Amino acid sequence: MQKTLLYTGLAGGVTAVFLGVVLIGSMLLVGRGLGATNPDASHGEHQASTPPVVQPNPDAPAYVLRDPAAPEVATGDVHEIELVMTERQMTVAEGIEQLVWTFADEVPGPVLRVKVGDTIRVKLVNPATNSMPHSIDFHASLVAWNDEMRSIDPGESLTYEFVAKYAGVFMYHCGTAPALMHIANGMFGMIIVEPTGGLPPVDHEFAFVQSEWYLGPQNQTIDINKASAGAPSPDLVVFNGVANQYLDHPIEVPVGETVRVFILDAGPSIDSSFHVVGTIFHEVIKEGIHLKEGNEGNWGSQAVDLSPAQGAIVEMRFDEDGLYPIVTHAFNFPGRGAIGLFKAGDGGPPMEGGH
Ligand SMILES: [Cu+2]
Repeated sequence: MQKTLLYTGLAGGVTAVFLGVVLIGSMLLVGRGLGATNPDASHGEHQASTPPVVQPNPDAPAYVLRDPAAPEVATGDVHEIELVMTERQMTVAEGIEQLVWTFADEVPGPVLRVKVGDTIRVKLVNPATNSMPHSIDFHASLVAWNDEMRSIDPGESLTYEFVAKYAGVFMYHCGTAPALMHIANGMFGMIIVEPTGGLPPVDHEFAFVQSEWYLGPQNQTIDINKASAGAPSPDLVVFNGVANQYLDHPIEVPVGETVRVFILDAGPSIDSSFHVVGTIFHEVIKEGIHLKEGNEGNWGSQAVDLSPAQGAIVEMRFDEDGLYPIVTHAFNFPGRGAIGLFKAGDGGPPMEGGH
């Protein structure tokens, strides 16, 4: 009897967790996670102690879906890359537009992919139409902070050249003071450096950058006071810049094939516990440490912990047709946008519960 109860309880619990994930993702964005974080903030007496809530604007442009596919490794040994930094409006969640700062007009900036030994020669351009100085700091480089990473004013450019000496999934970002503001307002991206000889081929590759939005008023820059809080409480936590985009547009993958994901936690301030519900990572390369498939003991990994500015490569397979939520398992954040779905095969049976 006890066994039956325990089993029933467990099964119910598992279902509830799964439903919770999906429901959180698909429903909580009543303000999809926005107003929900601070329902009292519109009352005047609370304004001094609680940050303002941004109300979704039904007339805001639809967000632009970011292709999650990882790029191929760049051919050749020397890469000339021009990065123009822009300041523009971006829909970061349904109904929410912010004045973001970008590398190459994208948040996150473009995913760059090279190999150990390559020379990367970046021409960084700050157009005269911009409002402020910017800069770039490649964590994949070994260069002086007060030389290549210097800020340039609108109308200026600089060349930032380095040799990629170490393999990994590295962050790049604007380091202009306050760097917290420039990163929180969109100036970050991923550069993958493959080891000599390259990574072994797999069937599918994706890249996810986790980051936070501390929303300012509609069409303005982010709120630096929110972002500066000692206990950060972002309005949104997102993969590839936009809340819930891969929940709205599940990423289709075949059953049984190997999927490699490059992950970066761009922060600026909170950790990620990257997890894909229903899978176990059989390969993990995190900050130089490698868990290999076929290891003695057959050890596997359920979630990869990343602090801001840490990156990893994980590999997994989907054993059954169905839906596999992509989350940070810091579970106060999937409801704020850090959730997506892999749809394996035909997507499996429809779930009960009406979603
Ligand atoms: Cu900047």
